Amino acid sequence: LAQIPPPAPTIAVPQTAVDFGTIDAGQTGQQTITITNTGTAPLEITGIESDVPGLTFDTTMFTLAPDSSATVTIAFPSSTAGTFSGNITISSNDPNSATQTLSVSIIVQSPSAPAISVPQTAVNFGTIDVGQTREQTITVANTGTGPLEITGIESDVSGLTFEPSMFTVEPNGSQTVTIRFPGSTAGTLSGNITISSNDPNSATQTLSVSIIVKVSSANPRADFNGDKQVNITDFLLFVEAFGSTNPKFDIDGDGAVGITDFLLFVESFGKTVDG
Ligand SMILES: [Ca+2]
Ligand SMILES: [Ca+2]
Repeated sequence: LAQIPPPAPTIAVPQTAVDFGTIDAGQTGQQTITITNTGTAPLEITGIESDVPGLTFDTTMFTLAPDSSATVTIAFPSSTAGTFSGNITISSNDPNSATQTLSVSIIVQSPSAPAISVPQTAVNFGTIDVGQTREQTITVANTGTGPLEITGIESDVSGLTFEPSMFTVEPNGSQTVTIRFPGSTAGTLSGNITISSNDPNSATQTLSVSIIVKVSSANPRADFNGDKQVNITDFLLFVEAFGSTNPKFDIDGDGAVGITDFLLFVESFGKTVDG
């Protein structure tokens, strides 16, 4: 005589693991599990819990009629980076399987962020002559894990130009910036160069900058009468000596007073001999 079994609930959870994969620190990871009652009597879910601290379930106690299912949402609000693993235990009135265990794993990584690195803290142009353009370079590196956006490079020293001044540096990459200064007027200039970026910890980097621009001095050899000025008086003396071999007027020392000496003389014309 076949015996009719008494009605009983049967829990069915298709998965054996809940894998959150990798989430950024500060974000909340979310996964779902579906629980089905494949039995013939109401299935009472009496508890869902985990040994992974912080894991939450949107519902932990409910009843499922035969042939019905419910989805449970599991959330993990991460705060610090790390690897988290453990189990989720579902308790029920299933007479054959009172607890169901699923493994759970979560990797929380630090959110990607750029990190600006500029090795030098100062840019020194040294001394340049009026009218002379001098270039210096700086290297901007990204030691972070996200793209570094340089949003501007500027200085309170007027005349400085930066090429390029807006660019992106990929992680582990670097960019050389050429700083150009046209020495238009004499003087001592100092100030700062400010580099703006999306580095969350160091949005601006400041470098000091200094430049001395001086009036260029005359070649002492072009000051034929020794009065520290290279002017018309020297020119008239030079004209007299032109074509001779007078060593006093042979500025380039090639043995003759010629056109090359004249060109050297012109370079110093109007200038003062240093000292
Ligand atoms: Ca002179
Ligand atoms: Ca000569």
